[in-house]
Amino acid sequence: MSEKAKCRGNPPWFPEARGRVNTLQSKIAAQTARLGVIGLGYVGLPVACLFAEAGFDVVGVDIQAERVEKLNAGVSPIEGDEPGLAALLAEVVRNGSLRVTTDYEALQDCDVVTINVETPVDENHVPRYVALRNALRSLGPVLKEGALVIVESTIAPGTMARVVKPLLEESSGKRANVGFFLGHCPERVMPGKLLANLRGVSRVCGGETPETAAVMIALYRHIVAAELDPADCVTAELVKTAENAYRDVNIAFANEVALICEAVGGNVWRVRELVNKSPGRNMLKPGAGVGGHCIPKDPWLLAYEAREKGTPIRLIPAARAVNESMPLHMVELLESALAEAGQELAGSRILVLGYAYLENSDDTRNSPSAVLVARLRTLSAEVVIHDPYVPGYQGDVVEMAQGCDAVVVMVGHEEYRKLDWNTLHTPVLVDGRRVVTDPVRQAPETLFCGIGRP
Ligand code: SAJ
Repeated sequence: MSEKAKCRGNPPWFPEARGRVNTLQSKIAAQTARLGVIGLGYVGLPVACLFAEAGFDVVGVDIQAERVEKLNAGVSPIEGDEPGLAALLAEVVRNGSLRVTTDYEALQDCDVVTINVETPVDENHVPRYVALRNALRSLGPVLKEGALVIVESTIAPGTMARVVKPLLEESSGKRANVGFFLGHCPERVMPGKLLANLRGVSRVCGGETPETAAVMIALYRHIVAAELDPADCVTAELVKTAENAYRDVNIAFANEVALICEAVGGNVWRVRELVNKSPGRNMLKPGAGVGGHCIPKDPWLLAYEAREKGTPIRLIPAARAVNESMPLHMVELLESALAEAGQELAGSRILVLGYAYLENSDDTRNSPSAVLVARLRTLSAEVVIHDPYVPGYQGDVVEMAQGCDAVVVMVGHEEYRKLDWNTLHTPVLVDGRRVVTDPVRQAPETLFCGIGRP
């Protein structure tokens, strides 16, 4: 309870609310609390499975009927290698601890409901909360008296106070902290490690009130082995968006040092190795761009409300601009290498290695390769795309390299790190992820250039 509330004495609704919080606590402890999860994507699905595995009765709600059908058949709709998820899903569906529907009515008996829907930003970097608002409008009318609602989606600081709370009060006709309790526990998952991160990475439990935060910690203790930190909602919103903006800014720094190295004849990989020997330094890796579902979006969420209020935000947009420019820089490197080989980019045939946004992943969301491919095609180059993980782009790299004038490495897939570059016989090789550590030894026949290298 806030300091103000303490000195003023308990608000009139406090005794009733206190009783409901105690009821939530005891139901969670006894695992008789019924859980609902709205949005069964790469975050909601593993969350639902883990709570079901822990012994809770879980109902999932998703608007995509075909996804619901697949899930109720115990089949994971998530592509890519997610250790343990498919087997866990099949088990909790088989034993009936998880069932999925498109019908929000199924949530009416739930004591706890998590919301795990997409929260993108648009081309003007403005948060687009259509999915979040729809979820809140659909949940309100069926929300159980005294239920706990937890937003797990990543949201801009201020969203809980100015979007979620008023909208849920309006749609449910209940008052926050009396008729329902509200919290924000941002997810910290990563494709390829969904279950591992959910179990093993600490989480911030932001409650509208300290009592709510305490209930959230009791709940997540059932599935999280790492630290659970109590906070208020705005702190939870700030932590998640700041941790990803931090990563984006640091990647941008590495990219800018790489561009400087190219200009002055340094090798950014040697520079990075020696910089990181200095105490307290941890220079990240420069590369062909920054993709994914989190890093390109979360810095704009962090900055949103402050910018709206006129706070000068300069570093975050600048870092975004640097990272967004890297795929285009790769095109510049390619053009100059081809020119050195006496070849125009227009009319050339280019093999692009990697279309996922991350090494050893099939996830193509916001892939830097998409930006590069679009640019190459605009410049009238013919593009051949290979990616061992992405359906439609799999194949034999050596075969696909035949007749190509250049190879461009966009993703550091393990397969590329093991390639014998002499079998490709392409005149030009541009390395955006340092998969070629010693070009003279590994690719003596090609004209080589790489991000951050002389
Ligand atoms: N990248 C670089 N240089 C680096 C690191 C990454 O260019 O030094 C590029 C990657 O190639 C990729 C993009 O940035 O295109 C994002 O890579 P990432 O390693 O950050 O992976 P993500 O996008 O899955 O990030 C998520 C984030 N986790 C959450 O949002 C909960 C991030 O905060 C984590 O640090 C990261 O997973 C992780 O390493 O777990």
